[in-house]
Amino acid sequence: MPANEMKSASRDSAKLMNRSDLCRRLVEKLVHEEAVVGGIGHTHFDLWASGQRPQNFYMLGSMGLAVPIAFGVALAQPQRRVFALEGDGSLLMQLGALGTVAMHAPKNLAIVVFDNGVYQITGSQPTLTSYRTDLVAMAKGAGLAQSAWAADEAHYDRLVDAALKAEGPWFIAARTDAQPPAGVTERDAAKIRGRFMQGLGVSR
Ligand SMILES: Cc1ncc(C[n+]2csc(CCOP(=O)(O)OP(=O)(O)O)c2C)c(N)n1
Repeated sequence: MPANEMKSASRDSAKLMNRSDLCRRLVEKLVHEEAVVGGIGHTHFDLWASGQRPQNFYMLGSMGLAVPIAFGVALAQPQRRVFALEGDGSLLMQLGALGTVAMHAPKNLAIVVFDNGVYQITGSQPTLTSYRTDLVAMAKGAGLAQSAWAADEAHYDRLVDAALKAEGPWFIAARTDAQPPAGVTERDAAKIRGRFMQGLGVSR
């Protein structure tokens, strides 16, 4: 993609956007049965609310597993584009995954982090990104060269378009506001797993 589109905003200059809106924008672009893994926290709520595609997986219980799960899907199905949507708190709990993704460098994987600076779902306790921690700098340090802060919605759209077309791995970070999610995921883990496996065409 043109270098100016990949150019990252700084965390401080990045516009505060809305996670529900950003989820919807991403899901609306999906026309090739791309897999999307929503992390624990409000991320999977907004993924659910943006349309219950069978290729969506909603992580109900474990922090930081959106990236490892999406990474596994990307390795198992290299023809399919895969997105991991994760919150900052959860990503911080499983940072080593970024280095693992960089090492294997799956071309079909994109990580999108919604950084609201808090563990919103458990009461908005501040995460490290409320202080000095910059997740794009961390991703670059882990070896993910194609990492950027989305400056605003238009830039976010271009970054997602790039992740749908060009070779990854990608790391797209967006600063998000304190609005509640647009819905609540049905809490039936077996159903979620079964539907996802069907969506990926791997059900027995
Ligand atoms: C190991 C572990 N510690 C704590 C929790 C409780 N917990 C669930 S979600 C969450 C916060 C998630 O924060 P973030 O990923 O930033 O998402 P947000 O809620 O801000 O959307 C916490 C602390 C947990 N599920 N697992």
